[in-house]
Amino acid sequence: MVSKIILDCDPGHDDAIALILAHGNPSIELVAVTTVHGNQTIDKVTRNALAVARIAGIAGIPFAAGAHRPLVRTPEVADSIHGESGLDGPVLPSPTLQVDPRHAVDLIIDTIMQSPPDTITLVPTGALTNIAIAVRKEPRIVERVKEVVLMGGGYHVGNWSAAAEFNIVIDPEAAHIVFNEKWKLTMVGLDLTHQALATPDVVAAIAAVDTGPARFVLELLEFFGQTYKEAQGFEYPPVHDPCAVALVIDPTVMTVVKVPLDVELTGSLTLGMTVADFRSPAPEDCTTHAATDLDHAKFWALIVDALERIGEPDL
Ligand SMILES: [Ca+2]
Repeated sequence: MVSKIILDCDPGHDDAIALILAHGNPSIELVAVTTVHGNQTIDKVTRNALAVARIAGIAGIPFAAGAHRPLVRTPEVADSIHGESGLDGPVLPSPTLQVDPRHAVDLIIDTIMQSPPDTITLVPTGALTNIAIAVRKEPRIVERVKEVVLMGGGYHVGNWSAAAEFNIVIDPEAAHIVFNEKWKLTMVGLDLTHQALATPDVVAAIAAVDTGPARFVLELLEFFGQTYKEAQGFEYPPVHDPCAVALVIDPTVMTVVKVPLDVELTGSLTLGMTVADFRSPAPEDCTTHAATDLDHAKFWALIVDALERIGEPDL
Protein backbone atom coordinates (compact mmCIF):
# COMPACT_ATOMS: atom_id res chain seq x y z
CA MET A 1 0.00 0.00 0.00
CA VAL A 2 1.26 3.46 -0.86
CA SER A 3 1.11 6.07 1.93
CA LYS A 4 0.53 9.68 0.92
CA ILE A 5 2.52 12.04 3.13
CA ILE A 6 2.99 15.75 3.70
CA LEU A 7 6.53 16.36 4.96
CA ASP A 8 6.64 19.49 7.13
CA CYS A 9 10.34 20.18 7.61
CA ASP A 10 13.19 22.61 8.35
CA PRO A 11 16.16 21.37 6.24
CA GLY A 12 18.45 20.72 8.07
CA HIS A 13 20.83 17.84 7.29
CA ASP A 14 18.56 15.08 8.57
CA ASP A 15 15.46 16.71 7.00
CA ALA A 16 17.27 16.57 3.65
CA ILE A 17 17.80 12.82 4.10
CA ALA A 18 14.13 12.45 5.12
CA LEU A 19 13.12 14.16 1.85
CA ILE A 20 15.37 11.82 -0.13
CA LEU A 21 13.95 8.75 1.63
CA ALA A 22 10.35 9.88 1.07
CA HIS A 23 11.03 10.56 -2.60
CA GLY A 24 13.02 7.40 -3.28
CA ASN A 25 10.84 4.85 -1.51
CA PRO A 26 8.09 3.30 -3.66
CA SER A 27 5.62 2.88 -0.79
CA ILE A 28 5.57 6.64 -0.10
CA GLU A 29 3.86 9.21 -2.27
CA LEU A 30 5.13 12.63 -1.29
CA VAL A 31 2.16 14.92 -2.00
CA ALA A 32 3.44 18.21 -0.56
CA VAL A 33 6.47 19.62 1.23
CA THR A 34 6.03 22.47 3.70
CA THR A 35 8.71 24.33 5.59
CA VAL A 36 8.85 25.83 9.06
CA HIS A 37 11.35 27.97 11.00
CA GLY A 38 13.72 25.90 13.13
CA ASN A 39 17.17 24.73 12.16
CA GLN A 40 17.50 28.06 10.37
CA THR A 41 15.24 30.95 9.32
CA ILE A 42 12.24 30.21 7.14
CA ASP A 43 13.92 31.74 4.06
CA LYS A 44 17.00 29.56 4.47
CA VAL A 45 15.19 26.28 5.17
CA THR A 46 12.81 26.87 2.25
CA ARG A 47 15.71 27.51 -0.12
CA ASN A 48 17.40 24.38 1.24
CA ALA A 49 14.28 22.27 0.65
CA LEU A 50 14.15 23.44 -2.98
CA ALA A 51 17.86 22.74 -3.44
CA VAL A 52 17.40 19.20 -2.11
CA ALA A 53 14.46 18.78 -4.50
CA ARG A 54 16.77 19.61 -7.39
CA ILE A 55 19.52 17.26 -6.20
CA ALA A 56 17.09 14.36 -5.68
CA GLY A 57 15.00 15.06 -8.80
CA ILE A 58 11.78 15.89 -6.92
CA ALA A 59 9.31 17.75 -9.14
CA GLY A 60 5.60 18.07 -9.76
CA ILE A 61 4.55 18.61 -6.13
CA PRO A 62 4.02 21.86 -4.24
CA PHE A 63 6.61 23.25 -1.81
CA ALA A 64 5.22 25.97 0.46
CA ALA A 65 6.87 28.15 3.10
CA GLY A 66 5.25 28.34 6.53
CA ALA A 67 5.63 29.97 9.93
CA HIS A 68 8.64 32.24 10.30
CA ARG A 69 8.67 32.05 14.11
CA PRO A 70 7.21 30.18 17.10
CA LEU A 71 3.71 30.99 18.43
CA VAL A 72 4.94 32.57 21.66
CA ARG A 73 8.66 32.13 22.25
CA THR A 74 11.64 34.07 20.94
CA PRO A 75 12.92 32.41 17.71
CA GLU A 76 15.98 30.14 17.98
CA VAL A 77 18.03 28.41 15.28
CA ALA A 78 20.29 25.33 15.46
CA ASP A 79 23.36 26.80 13.77
CA SER A 80 25.65 24.90 16.16
CA ILE A 81 24.52 21.70 14.40
CA HIS A 82 23.43 22.78 10.90
CA GLY A 83 25.65 25.85 10.28
CA GLU A 84 24.93 29.32 8.95
CA SER A 85 22.98 28.13 5.89
CA GLY A 86 21.05 25.41 7.75
CA LEU A 87 22.63 22.92 5.35
CA ASP A 88 26.36 23.65 5.59
CA GLY A 89 28.83 21.26 3.98
CA PRO A 90 27.73 20.48 0.41
CA VAL A 91 27.61 23.13 -2.31
CA LEU A 92 23.91 23.63 -3.03
CA PRO A 93 22.59 24.11 -6.56
CA SER A 94 20.25 27.00 -7.25
CA PRO A 95 16.66 25.71 -7.09
CA THR A 96 14.64 25.08 -10.24
CA LEU A 97 11.26 24.67 -8.51
CA GLN A 98 9.23 27.72 -7.50
CA VAL A 99 7.71 28.09 -4.05
CA ASP A 100 3.93 27.62 -4.02
CA PRO A 101 2.20 30.98 -3.43
CA ARG A 102 0.08 29.50 -0.62
CA HIS A 103 1.17 29.63 3.01
CA ALA A 104 2.22 26.17 4.25
CA VAL A 105 -0.72 26.14 6.67
CA ASP A 106 -3.17 26.58 3.79
CA LEU A 107 -1.42 23.99 1.66
CA ILE A 108 -1.62 21.50 4.55
CA ILE A 109 -5.33 22.22 5.08
CA ASP A 110 -6.18 22.18 1.36
CA THR A 111 -4.33 18.92 0.77
CA ILE A 112 -6.00 17.15 3.70
CA MET A 113 -9.51 18.50 3.08
CA GLN A 114 -9.40 17.78 -0.67
CA SER A 115 -8.17 14.20 -0.19
CA PRO A 116 -10.40 11.28 0.85
CA PRO A 117 -10.58 10.74 4.65
CA ASP A 118 -7.77 8.70 6.24
CA THR A 119 -5.45 8.98 3.27
CA ILE A 120 -2.95 11.70 4.26
CA THR A 121 -0.23 11.13 6.86
CA LEU A 122 1.39 14.23 8.34
CA VAL A 123 5.11 13.84 8.92
CA PRO A 124 6.45 16.87 10.81
CA THR A 125 10.24 16.89 11.25
CA GLY A 126 10.59 20.42 12.62
CA ALA A 127 8.84 22.70 15.09
CA LEU A 128 5.09 22.05 15.19
CA THR A 129 4.09 25.67 14.49
CA ASN A 130 2.51 25.03 11.06
CA ILE A 131 0.58 21.99 12.26
CA ALA A 132 -0.73 23.82 15.35
CA ILE A 133 -1.92 26.79 13.28
CA ALA A 134 -3.52 24.44 10.73
CA VAL A 135 -5.45 22.68 13.53
CA ARG A 136 -6.69 25.97 14.92
CA LYS A 137 -7.64 27.29 11.47
CA GLU A 138 -9.37 24.09 10.25
CA PRO A 139 -10.11 21.69 13.14
CA ARG A 140 -11.69 19.16 10.76
CA ILE A 141 -8.21 18.08 9.65
CA VAL A 142 -7.89 16.17 12.96
CA GLU A 143 -10.66 13.73 11.95
CA ARG A 144 -9.54 13.62 8.37
CA VAL A 145 -5.82 12.78 8.50
CA LYS A 146 -4.75 9.18 8.70
CA GLU A 147 -2.15 9.83 11.39
CA VAL A 148 0.66 12.12 12.54
CA VAL A 149 4.15 10.63 12.68
CA LEU A 150 6.55 13.23 13.99
CA MET A 151 10.21 13.52 14.81
CA GLY A 152 10.55 15.34 18.10
CA GLY A 153 10.60 14.92 21.83
CA GLY A 154 11.71 11.87 23.75
CA TYR A 155 10.88 10.25 27.07
CA HIS A 156 14.33 9.91 28.68
CA VAL A 157 16.67 12.53 27.27
CA GLY A 158 16.69 16.00 25.76
CA ASN A 159 19.17 17.61 23.40
CA TRP A 160 18.39 21.35 23.61
CA SER A 161 18.00 21.25 27.37
CA ALA A 162 18.43 18.45 29.89
CA ALA A 163 14.77 17.52 29.48
CA ALA A 164 13.67 18.79 26.07
CA GLU A 165 14.30 18.13 22.40
CA PHE A 166 14.89 20.99 19.91
CA ASN A 167 11.75 20.68 17.70
CA ILE A 168 9.49 20.70 20.76
CA VAL A 169 11.26 23.22 22.98
CA ILE A 170 11.56 25.94 20.32
CA ASP A 171 7.74 26.04 20.08
CA PRO A 172 6.35 24.18 23.07
CA GLU A 173 2.89 25.80 22.83
CA ALA A 174 2.54 24.51 19.26
CA ALA A 175 3.66 21.05 20.37
CA HIS A 176 1.14 21.14 23.22
CA ILE A 177 -1.66 21.81 20.73
CA VAL A 178 -0.56 19.02 18.40
CA PHE A 179 0.01 16.40 21.14
CA ASN A 180 -3.40 17.10 22.69
CA GLU A 181 -5.55 16.70 19.58
CA LYS A 182 -7.36 13.37 19.29
CA TRP A 183 -5.59 12.09 16.22
CA LYS A 184 -3.33 9.08 16.12
CA LEU A 185 0.06 10.57 16.92
CA THR A 186 3.40 8.79 17.06
CA MET A 187 6.39 10.50 18.62
CA VAL A 188 9.62 9.33 17.00
CA GLY A 189 11.80 10.98 19.62
CA LEU A 190 15.41 11.00 20.74
CA ASP A 191 15.15 7.60 22.48
CA LEU A 192 14.62 6.16 19.00
CA THR A 193 16.67 8.50 16.81
CA HIS A 194 19.79 8.25 18.97
CA GLN A 195 19.87 4.64 17.72
CA ALA A 196 19.92 5.84 14.07
CA LEU A 197 23.65 6.52 14.07
CA ALA A 198 25.51 6.95 10.79
CA THR A 199 28.19 4.40 11.64
CA PRO A 200 31.18 3.71 9.34
CA ASP A 201 29.45 0.67 7.73
CA VAL A 202 26.47 2.91 6.88
CA VAL A 203 28.73 5.56 5.38
CA ALA A 204 30.50 2.88 3.30
CA ALA A 205 27.18 1.50 2.00
CA ILE A 206 26.05 5.00 0.94
CA ALA A 207 29.44 5.70 -0.67
CA ALA A 208 29.09 2.49 -2.72
CA VAL A 209 25.93 3.86 -4.38
CA ASP A 210 28.25 6.43 -5.98
CA THR A 211 25.74 8.86 -7.46
CA GLY A 212 25.29 12.63 -7.10
CA PRO A 213 22.56 12.29 -4.47
CA ALA A 214 24.60 9.66 -2.56
CA ARG A 215 27.65 11.95 -2.54
CA PHE A 216 25.40 14.77 -1.33
CA VAL A 217 24.25 12.59 1.59
CA LEU A 218 27.88 11.74 2.40
CA GLU A 219 28.75 15.45 2.50
CA LEU A 220 25.78 16.08 4.77
CA LEU A 221 26.86 13.28 7.11
CA GLU A 222 30.44 14.53 7.16
CA PHE A 223 29.43 18.05 8.28
CA PHE A 224 26.68 16.86 10.62
CA GLY A 225 29.02 14.22 12.09
CA GLN A 226 31.59 16.89 12.92
CA THR A 227 29.13 19.31 14.55
CA TYR A 228 27.47 16.50 16.50
CA LYS A 229 30.88 15.45 17.78
CA GLU A 230 31.82 19.00 18.78
CA ALA A 231 28.45 20.19 20.13
CA GLN A 232 27.13 17.02 21.78
CA GLY A 233 29.98 14.52 21.99
CA PHE A 234 28.52 11.89 19.63
CA GLU A 235 31.05 9.55 17.99
CA TYR A 236 28.67 9.06 15.04
CA PRO A 237 25.77 11.42 14.26
CA PRO A 238 22.17 10.46 15.02
CA VAL A 239 20.13 10.98 11.85
CA HIS A 240 16.76 11.88 13.34
CA ASP A 241 14.22 12.93 10.72
CA PRO A 242 14.24 10.02 8.24
CA CYS A 243 13.26 7.75 11.16
CA ALA A 244 9.74 9.22 11.06
CA VAL A 245 9.49 8.58 7.30
CA ALA A 246 10.86 5.05 7.81
CA LEU A 247 8.09 4.24 10.27
CA VAL A 248 5.47 5.20 7.67
CA ILE A 249 7.22 2.99 5.09
CA ASP A 250 7.65 -0.07 7.30
CA PRO A 251 6.18 -0.40 10.82
CA THR A 252 8.57 -3.29 11.50
CA VAL A 253 11.58 -0.95 11.35
CA MET A 254 10.91 0.09 14.96
CA THR A 255 8.93 -0.81 18.06
CA VAL A 256 6.13 1.59 18.98
CA VAL A 257 4.16 1.57 22.23
CA LYS A 258 0.87 3.26 23.07
CA VAL A 259 1.44 5.68 25.96
CA PRO A 260 -0.12 8.93 27.18
CA LEU A 261 2.09 11.89 26.16
CA ASP A 262 1.91 15.56 27.02
CA VAL A 263 4.14 18.62 26.67
CA GLU A 264 5.41 20.57 29.68
CA LEU A 265 4.74 24.30 29.38
CA THR A 266 5.56 25.66 32.81
CA GLY A 267 8.57 23.84 34.28
CA SER A 268 11.58 26.06 34.95
CA LEU A 269 13.92 23.13 34.16
CA THR A 270 11.61 21.04 32.00
CA LEU A 271 9.94 23.45 29.55
CA GLY A 272 9.22 21.55 26.33
CA MET A 273 9.71 18.11 27.87
CA THR A 274 7.48 15.44 26.33
CA VAL A 275 6.21 13.60 29.38
CA ALA A 276 5.28 9.93 28.85
CA ASP A 277 3.17 8.16 31.47
CA PHE A 278 4.40 4.56 31.57
CA ARG A 279 2.91 3.80 35.02
CA SER A 280 0.20 1.46 33.76
CA PRO A 281 -1.23 0.20 30.45
CA ALA A 282 -2.42 3.11 28.31
CA PRO A 283 -6.16 3.77 28.59
CA GLU A 284 -8.45 2.69 25.76
CA ASP A 285 -8.93 6.23 24.43
CA CYS A 286 -5.21 7.06 24.37
CA THR A 287 -4.20 8.20 20.86
CA THR A 288 -0.50 8.90 21.47
CA HIS A 289 2.38 6.51 20.84
CA ALA A 290 6.14 6.57 21.33
CA ALA A 291 8.82 4.81 19.28
CA THR A 292 11.27 2.86 21.43
CA ASP A 293 13.62 0.49 19.55
CA LEU A 294 15.09 0.79 16.06
CA ASP A 295 16.20 -1.98 13.71
CA HIS A 296 19.38 -0.14 12.67
CA ALA A 297 20.23 -2.38 9.70
CA LYS A 298 16.69 -2.28 8.31
CA PHE A 299 16.52 1.51 8.68
CA TRP A 300 19.76 2.22 6.86
CA ALA A 301 18.92 -0.34 4.16
CA LEU A 302 15.87 1.82 3.37
CA ILE A 303 18.08 4.90 2.91
CA VAL A 304 20.51 3.04 0.64
CA ASP A 305 17.61 1.55 -1.34
CA ALA A 306 16.06 5.02 -1.84
CA LEU A 307 19.38 6.37 -3.12
CA GLU A 308 19.75 3.43 -5.51
CA ARG A 309 16.24 3.99 -6.87
CA ILE A 310 16.81 7.76 -7.28
CA GLY A 311 19.99 7.10 -9.27
CA GLU A 312 21.30 10.14 -11.18
CA PRO A 313 18.37 12.53 -11.66
CA ASP A 314 18.50 15.15 -14.42
CA LEU A 315 19.52 18.36 -12.74
CA1 LIG B 1 14.22 18.78 11.24
